[in-house]
Amino acid sequence: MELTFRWYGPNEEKITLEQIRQIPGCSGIVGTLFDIPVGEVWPRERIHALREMVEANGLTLKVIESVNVSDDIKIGTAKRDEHIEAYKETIKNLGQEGVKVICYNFMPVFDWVKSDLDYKLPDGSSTLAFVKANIPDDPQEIIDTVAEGSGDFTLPGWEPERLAQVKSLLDAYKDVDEEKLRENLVYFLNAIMPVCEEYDVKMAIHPDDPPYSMFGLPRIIKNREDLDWLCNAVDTPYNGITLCCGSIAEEPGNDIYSILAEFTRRGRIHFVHMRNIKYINPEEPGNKDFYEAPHPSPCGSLDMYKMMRALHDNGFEGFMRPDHGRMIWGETGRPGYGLYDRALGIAYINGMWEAIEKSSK
Ligand SMILES: [Mn+2]
Repeated sequence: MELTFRWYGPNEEKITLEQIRQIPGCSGIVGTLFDIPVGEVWPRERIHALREMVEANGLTLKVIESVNVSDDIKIGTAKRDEHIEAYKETIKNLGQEGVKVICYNFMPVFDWVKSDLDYKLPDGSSTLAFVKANIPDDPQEIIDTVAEGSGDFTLPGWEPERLAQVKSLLDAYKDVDEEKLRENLVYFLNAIMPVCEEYDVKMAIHPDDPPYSMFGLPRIIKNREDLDWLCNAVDTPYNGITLCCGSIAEEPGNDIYSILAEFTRRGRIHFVHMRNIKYINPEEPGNKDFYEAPHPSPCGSLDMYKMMRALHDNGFEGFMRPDHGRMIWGETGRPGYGLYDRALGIAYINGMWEAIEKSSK
C-alpha cells in the first residue's frame, strides 16, 4: 500500500510540496494538469516537468486524478473518436513518465454534488455536507452555490467555463439513459485498453458521488452490481476502480465493507479514497443526508478499521489517499483539500495499517 496526497499543482495551490513531504508516511502525489481543457492531449513535457518538481521533493508521481473524460465521449457525439484519440495519447505520455494509475469518472455534467461547502461542526471546524433539503431543483443554483463557496479556488469537475453551458449540456444528455451511458463507457474502455496495456497504465473509475441519480441524469457506477458489471464488461485488470469509500457509503444500502473485500480480491481496486462520513438523522426513513467527518471511526458512521481490514486481508497493493478533510486550525483554501486535516487522516491510516500488518503476522 502506498499513501499519497492529492495536489493540484503550483499555480493552483497554496499547499506546497515542501509541506507535503513532511507528512510522515506519505510517499507520493496524486497529480493533475488542471489547466488542460478536457478532450486535449496532455503534453509529455508538461507531465515531465510536474514529475521532476514532485521528485525533487522526494515524492513520486504515480497516480493522476483526474484525466477527465469529455461529455462528447459520455454522450457519444461525432466528436468522441477525436477525444478518445487524444485520451490515448495522454495515457501514452503519462505511462512514459512512470504514471501507473489514472483516476477518472463517467458522471454526466456534475462530477460530484454537495449542498454545503462550509458546514460548521460543533468543534468549530467546517466540512462538506449533503443535505437534500438544501439541494435546489434548478441545477443552475447549485452551480452558483459551489462557485460562491469555493472562493478563489476552482473545484475539480466544476470548471466555470464548462458549467457556463450547463443548460445546453443537460439538453445534450436528454437521449442518454443508463443503458446508453453504459454502452458509451464500454466503447471508451475498449478503445483505450490496448494503450493502457502497452504502457502499463491502469484505469480506475471513481464511483458516482452521490451514488444515485440527480437532476434526472443517469448514474451507472453506484453499487456492487454496477462495479461487477464494469469488471465483466471489459475484463482486464487495466479496467479497474478508484474505491471512494465515502461515495459508495453515501448510499446507506451499500455494504462498503463487502464491496472493498470483493473487488480487492478480484484485483480491481487500484486506488482508494479513504474517507469517513457521518449520516445526519439516519433514523428518518429514506434520509441520506451526511457530512464528511474526520477520519477516525468514532467521528463518523463508518468503521474505518473494518474498511482497512477488508483491504489488507484481501491483499490490497494499490495506492491510497485520505479523501476530503475539514478546515481546521484557521486554515482557509480549497474546500475539502486543506493540508492539516488530510495530514491527520494519513497519520491515522498509517497507524491502523501498521497495527493490522503486525498483528497479522
Ligand atoms: Mn473520492
